[in-house]
Amino acid sequence: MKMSFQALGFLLATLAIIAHSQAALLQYTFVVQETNYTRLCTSKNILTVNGEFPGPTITARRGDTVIVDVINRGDHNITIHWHGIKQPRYPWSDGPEFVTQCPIQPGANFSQRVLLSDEEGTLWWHAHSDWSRATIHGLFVILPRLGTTYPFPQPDGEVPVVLGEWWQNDIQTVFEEFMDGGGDPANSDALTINGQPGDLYNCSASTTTKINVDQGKTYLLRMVNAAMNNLAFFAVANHHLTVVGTDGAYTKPFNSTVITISPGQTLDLLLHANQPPNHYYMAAKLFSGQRSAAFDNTTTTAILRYTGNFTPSTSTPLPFLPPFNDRNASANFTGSLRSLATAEHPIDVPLKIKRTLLFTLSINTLPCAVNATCDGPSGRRLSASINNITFAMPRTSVLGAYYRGINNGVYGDDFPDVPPLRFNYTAASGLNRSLQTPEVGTEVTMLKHNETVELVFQGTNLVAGIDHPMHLHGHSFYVVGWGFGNFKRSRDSLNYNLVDPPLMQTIAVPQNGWTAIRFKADNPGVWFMHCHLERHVSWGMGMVFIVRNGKSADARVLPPPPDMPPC
Ligand SMILES: *[C@@H]1O[C@H](CO)[C@@H](O)[C@H](O)[C@H]1NC(C)=O
Ligand SMILES: *[C@@H]1O[C@H](CO)[C@@H](O)[C@H](O)[C@H]1NC(C)=O
Ligand SMILES: *[C@@H]1O[C@H](CO)[C@@H](O)[C@H](O)[C@H]1NC(C)=O
Ligand SMILES: *[C@@H]1O[C@H](CO)[C@@H](O)[C@H](O)[C@H]1NC(C)=O
Ligand SMILES: *[C@@H]1O[C@H](CO)[C@@H](O)[C@H](O)[C@H]1NC(C)=O
Ligand SMILES: *[C@@H]1O[C@H](CO)[C@@H](O)[C@H](O)[C@H]1NC(C)=O
Ligand SMILES: *[C@@H]1O[C@H](CO)[C@@H](O)[C@H](O)[C@H]1NC(C)=O
Ligand SMILES: *[C@@H]1O[C@H](CO)[C@@H](O)[C@H](O)[C@H]1NC(C)=O
Ligand SMILES: *[C@@H]1O[C@H](CO)[C@@H](O)[C@H](O)[C@H]1NC(C)=O
Ligand SMILES: *[C@@H]1O[C@H](CO)[C@@H](O)[C@H](O)[C@H]1NC(C)=O
Ligand SMILES: *[C@@H]1O[C@H](CO)[C@@H](O)[C@H](O)[C@H]1NC(C)=O
Ligand SMILES: *[C@@H]1O[C@H](CO)[C@@H](O)[C@H](O)[C@H]1NC(C)=O
Ligand SMILES: [Cu+2]
Repeated sequence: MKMSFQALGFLLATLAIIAHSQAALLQYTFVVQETNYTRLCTSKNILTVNGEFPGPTITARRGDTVIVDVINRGDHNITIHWHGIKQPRYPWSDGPEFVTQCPIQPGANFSQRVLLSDEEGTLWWHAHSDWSRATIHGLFVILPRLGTTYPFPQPDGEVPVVLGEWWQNDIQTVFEEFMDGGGDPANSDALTINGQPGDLYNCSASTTTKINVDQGKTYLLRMVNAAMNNLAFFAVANHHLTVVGTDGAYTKPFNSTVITISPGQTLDLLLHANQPPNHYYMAAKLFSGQRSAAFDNTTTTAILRYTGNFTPSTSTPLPFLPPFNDRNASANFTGSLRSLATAEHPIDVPLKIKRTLLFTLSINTLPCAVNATCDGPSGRRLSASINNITFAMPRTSVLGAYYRGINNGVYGDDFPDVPPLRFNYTAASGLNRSLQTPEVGTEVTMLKHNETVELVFQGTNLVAGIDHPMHLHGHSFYVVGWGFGNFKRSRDSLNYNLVDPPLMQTIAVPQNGWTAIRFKADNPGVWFMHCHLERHVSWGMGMVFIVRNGKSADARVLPPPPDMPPC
């Protein structure tokens, strides 16, 4: 086997890290390919990894290193992101297209090194280029280190619950029509649990996902919302769920009959099979606080089947799910998350803040092309922004430009710390056209190494207020506060939870409300931050943090691998 010096140095560095701890080096191969799938009475080709939808589950232990050889045998550009995995000093494998890498082109391959550190619980991976993640995603399970256990009784079994959104039309076509038209995207035709819509949809009864449980046992549901464009409600008939983790960190256990989960978020849930033997539905539907916007209001189901000899009731019980616009139910669930915060799983909330940021999250409109009419409000094109800047995706990677010190106008470092204009962000009316038009640019925020940051997201009611699940790459953050209306520091910072705030990477900022997060910029590199609603990030609701190198050698970005995909 021939190997370049750079590659060899790389392998040795990895082996040195592995030898140091009891962590393992694991290897996976992901072949991206077109695969024929039949759903809702129709057959078509979809892009998959290894022919599977959802894709293969990666299972590792805390602190392991996973090498995934991604081979693109599909017919279009792709990148893969390891959602929630911080990749200490190694943004090269993070995945967001044109932020940390150029795409893996058809016929090409890229060996991605996934560096686990303090993540433990359920995370996931997904495509991070155009809308391919609709079918290119899967779970990333991180077990406790060998010799340690869960901070709750060992469950009798583990069950994946991957929520998805399915379009009958080709997803690439849906994406292109949406971008060309300038309006909202076509609604999905079904929601799915583990790839199956369930028996409330046509032609789907025989393939409904079935989960067998023994009475008296407890199961760990490893759940991700891989849907594209909305938060979701989820419940199991006649059973409550005990929340024990979110986003790869443990939480204080609490019981809830209904779960709210935003796209990008994961949950670890215990299901106690303590009901009379029967068949019970588990079900999910989308949550949308927006009154007018159309969305897929169908319900996906799976069936929880108790084992043993019994005759199931003639009608399978369906769980209660809140009305589609019940923002109280949504905020109540998310607001109930607390870090476990024990000696074994300590937390480290930044108390002294060096950098204070306030970012508005807005839906905007831009003029349509000359002589054309767009499908957005008043014939304009829908857009989205953070602090009034619509993120323009460069055609080469920001990380590459930064690392080589050859910017050439790829990005600017003028992202504003505060909104350029103060107005009544959540006003019910009067937010007129002159406020709605954003600037377009590729601006980053530079952070010093180990700078402690407080970032308040402020939702606005420009065009339409809606929840925004904000996702930060390369870091976890503590969610220290949230509320409806406009954030007011003198009042709201007094109510922060600095004792046991949840540690997350994706947090739904409530509709016409705000959310405050804190983190330490201890991971040098280039890190995307964006709304995880796919239509919003496509409209430009994203920005980039660049965390500078620290002084010591072990506080600098590691060198790139030899096989970085070129542009
Ligand atoms: C997929 O498979 C079905 C059934 O085998 C076949 O009828 C259909 O033509 C195939 N579709 C594509 C796009 O290859
Ligand atoms: C990956 O790409 C390299 C460079 O083009 C090529 O030499 C190698 O054969 C490819 N590997 C696979 C498994 O396709
Ligand atoms: C099922 O098929 C019927 C007849 O084609 C159609 O009217 C109905 O909307 C379909 N229902 C769902 C849930 O797709
Ligand atoms: C949560 O549910 C479990 C199992 O049903 C039960 O043992 C526990 O007491 C409940 N906890 C609370 C706080 O209600
Ligand atoms: C879903 O939306 C359609 C179209 O707006 C409406 O006709 C239908 O009643 C809604 N269904 C449910 C279950 O809310
Ligand atoms: C939501 O909560 C607010 C404040 O507690 C209350 O005024 C409002 O009626 C609630 N809305 C719904 C739909 O329950
Ligand atoms: C959620 O609702 C319950 C029951 O109404 C209430 O006791 C609790 O305080 C609420 N939690 C939050 C975070 O709003
Ligand atoms: C727009 O339409 C006007 C009037 O028909 C025409 O003069 C002009 O050339 C058009 N501009 C473009 C860019 O097509
Ligand atoms: C801002 O708008 C909200 C919602 O319409 C309104 O209740 C509030 O009074 C406004 N605040 C100011 C300072 O005008
Ligand atoms: C955004 O910037 C544009 C261009 O400078 C300006 O016209 C608009 O009022 C700004 N809107 C907000 C909400 O800051
Ligand atoms: C930066 O922060 C990390 C994590 O909190 C800590 O381990 C490290 O010692 C800090 N480095 C410096 C130079 O302060
Ligand atoms: C695929 O990526 C390459 C490199 O960035 C780019 O030149 C090409 O235009 C992309 N193809 C498509 C269809 O976007
Ligand atoms: Cu959003």
